[in-house]
Amino acid sequence: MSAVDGEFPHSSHWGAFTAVVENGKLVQARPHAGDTDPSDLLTSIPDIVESPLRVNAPSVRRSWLEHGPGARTDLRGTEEFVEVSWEQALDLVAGELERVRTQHGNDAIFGGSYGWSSAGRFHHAKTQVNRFLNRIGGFTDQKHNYSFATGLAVLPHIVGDPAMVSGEVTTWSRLQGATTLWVAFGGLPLRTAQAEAGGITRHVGRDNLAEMARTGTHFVNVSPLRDDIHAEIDPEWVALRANTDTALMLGLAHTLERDGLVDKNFLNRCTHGYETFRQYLLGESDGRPKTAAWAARICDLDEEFIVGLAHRMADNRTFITTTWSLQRAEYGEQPYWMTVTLAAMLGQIGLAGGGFSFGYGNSAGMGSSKLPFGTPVLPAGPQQGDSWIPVARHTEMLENPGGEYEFDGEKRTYPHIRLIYWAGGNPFHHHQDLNRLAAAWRRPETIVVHEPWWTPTARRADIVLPATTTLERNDIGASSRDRVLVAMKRAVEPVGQARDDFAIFSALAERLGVAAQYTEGRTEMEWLRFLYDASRDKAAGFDVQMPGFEQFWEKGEVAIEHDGERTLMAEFRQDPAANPLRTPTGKIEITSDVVAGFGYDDCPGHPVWLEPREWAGSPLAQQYPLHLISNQPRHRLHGQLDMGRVSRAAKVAGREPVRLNPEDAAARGICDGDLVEVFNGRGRVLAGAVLSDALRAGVIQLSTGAWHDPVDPAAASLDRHGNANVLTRDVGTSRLGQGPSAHSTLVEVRKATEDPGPVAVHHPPTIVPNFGSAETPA
Ligand SMILES: Nc1nc2c(c(=O)[nH]1)N[C@H]1C(S)=C(S)[C@@H](COP(=O)(O)OP(=O)(O)OC[C@H]3O[C@@H](n4cnc5c(=O)[nH]c(N)nc54)[C@H](O)[C@@H]3O)O[C@H]1N2
Ligand SMILES: Nc1nc2c(c(=O)[nH]1)N[C@H]1C(S)=C(S)[C@@H](COP(=O)(O)OP(=O)(O)OC[C@H]3O[C@@H](n4cnc5c(=O)[nH]c(N)nc54)[C@H](O)[C@@H]3O)O[C@H]1N2
Ligand SMILES: [Mo]
Repeated sequence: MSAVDGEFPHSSHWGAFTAVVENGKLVQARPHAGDTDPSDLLTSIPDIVESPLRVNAPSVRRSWLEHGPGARTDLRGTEEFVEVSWEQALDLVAGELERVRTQHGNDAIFGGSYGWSSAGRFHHAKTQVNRFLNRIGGFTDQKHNYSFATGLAVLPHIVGDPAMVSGEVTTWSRLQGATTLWVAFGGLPLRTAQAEAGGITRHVGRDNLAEMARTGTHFVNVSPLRDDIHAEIDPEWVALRANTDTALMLGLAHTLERDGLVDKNFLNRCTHGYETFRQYLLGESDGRPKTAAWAARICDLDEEFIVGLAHRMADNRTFITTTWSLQRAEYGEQPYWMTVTLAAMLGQIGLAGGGFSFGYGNSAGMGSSKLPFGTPVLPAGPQQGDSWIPVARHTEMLENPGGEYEFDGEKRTYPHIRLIYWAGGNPFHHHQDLNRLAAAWRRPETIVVHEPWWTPTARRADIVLPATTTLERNDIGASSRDRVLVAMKRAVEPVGQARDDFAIFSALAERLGVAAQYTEGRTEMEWLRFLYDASRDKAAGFDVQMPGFEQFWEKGEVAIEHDGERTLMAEFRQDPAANPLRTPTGKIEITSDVVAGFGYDDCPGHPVWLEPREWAGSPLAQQYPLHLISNQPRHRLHGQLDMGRVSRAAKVAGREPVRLNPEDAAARGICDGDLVEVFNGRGRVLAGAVLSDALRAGVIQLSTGAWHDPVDPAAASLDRHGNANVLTRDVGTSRLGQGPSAHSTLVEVRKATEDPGPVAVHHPPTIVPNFGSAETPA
């Protein structure tokens, strides 16, 4: 079926939209009619569908093509690509998978393929590659995610449920009219609330916050960045030093203890191990009371302010939220554990408007109730074998095959990886310390990447297979926190020779003898119907009626009628014995005997203040005095859309903008708009200076996602574009969580002394076209 001009319902991680097609081209992505606060990121979509950066045809790095696996891996990222036919490319990939799994075993294939992929739930590339690799006997997977790996690891010990980091929060409706004080560690950024994995038809964050402000909620933004809460709701700004939130929470807790403001009844009924923690808090176990004065010195705040805030929190119906970003720092377990502890001491957990939640503001749907049944999703499993690493231990695994490490009470061993397979993620966006990753990426014999675009990761592959974008195929957009399923209809023809990931894996499965297992005999549309029907059946179990697939597809969307209000832990609070948490004691574990039993000094048995190795108070700050906040970009999603108009318009001096406080800038002779170099012992990047008093002095902000653009990809060289992950440190949060810890990074800034010319990564790499292989796409 060929696409025709017209308007097509569609969706993206930035929101649902109507694809307007004229003369076979996407000309507009018009926001969903029901969205009162759509994201302007939608305007970047037409720029990227047909773009010179699209991968045109299957492409193989020259040395790999001529000499096979392992040839000149040092040339990855610099050598030219040769276009080949689909037949040849598929034969090469199938042959290589077969070679590696028979000679080295399936564990030698690294196929976790972490990444957000696209919104459609069937063509979701990460799920497709995992599903395919499970059909050929398995692969080495990645456990947890970059977003909140540490929360997923530590929360089961504290509250018995990893889901509390993302899905299970108190809903807006239970805060409205109840919360009088909202203390938000890391803020409530509308910047990050633009995105929702799987798409969203209504961005409700701004309206809900406005309504709460109007009806008497006072907001406190605890963050080095003033604009982590938008000015319209008149937040109070607590500009603490980065990475010191646990110390502040301890200072607040100490004040509650000292001034008799602790809810002892709640602690007795609902928690375990407060006394051990209390001895630490009061300094009885380590000789160091965590007083407000102690905290004030660490956080660079006033002692009186901390005392006053503690009293306000006790006097009000107080809701405490902590962003996902806070656990993306060294010892990121601690602010999470301490959030729960502080809320427990206040005794308002389980009451409307009180207690704690994680992730508010961090994606569009947080605070909207989760559907009790699953929205359509492609099953990746059943999982074959048990080879995996904690998600962000990727470089370490490649550097250290057979090496031992610890994780959440287990001793584990890194597998020996021969082949990396990535579809739907961008490790040269998401991973820390990219120069170290680049060196480690020379080790595997073969790297296969499916991508629509020549991303920094695609450029470092041996075999690149061109994937379609969502606009070129049919799918279903869905998020369990939205109330509308969207029929994402194919709007344009595949660009170049691009094929859907499903089509690519079907062809590989055919070659490897597992076609029936992989496709289960279904075509694209048969899969959509199958996944929709499965969700519809589950919905019926909750008395929610959804129309049949035909009606859904014809209409372009289906609204799901379901109201679910929730106050986190309300049932538990009411009757902890009848509704125990899934912790060993059934209660909130302020001290965990299990965690204490692991014997980790980097994550002991109760929350503690541990100094990160990189923060304003560490010795390294003499050399690199600025704390780098590499937060999520306002103008794109990770590396996606960097070449779209919104991201391009935000560049300064042709580079990614870096914000710094005017005081820090003046001390370095830096003016607004200057080309600057941000550097530390791990790397150097160019960026465009933006002076702003919205940052506390001593902190700089360089958001993630500028496509990595090293002057010499073969060496640890200057990045022309401003990719923050050239600078970030790659170390696990602790032996417990082993999560990424990007937010604990020190840097220095100076005016740039060299300018190696404009950013090159927004142009395709060198490609030798294959004029003989002009085939029509499948
Ligand atoms: N310093 C620092 N680093 C961070 C973070 C931080 O806060 N600071 N945050 C981390 C977090 S929370 C996350 S989630 C990660 C995000 O990291 P990623 O999820 O890896 O980033 P994306 O850019 O979304 O990568 C998705 C890739 O999939 C490709 N893609 C899209 N559609 C398709 C398709 O249909 N088929 C195929 N084959 N490919 C497709 C896109 O082009 C894109 O390159 O970054 C992490 N990195
Ligand atoms: N536009 C856009 N939206 C996105 C994304 C995107 O790439 N673009 N990514 C999505 C993804 S995958 C995720 S996981 C979420 C992430 O959501 P978050 O993890 O919350 O996002 P970040 O932007 O990393 O961090 C939020 C804020 O935390 C503050 N912060 C950092 N360190 C500290 C600290 O030590 N103390 C305090 N108090 N504050 C600190 C920073 O000032 C930062 O602006 O966002 C999602 N939303
Ligand atoms: Mo994330």
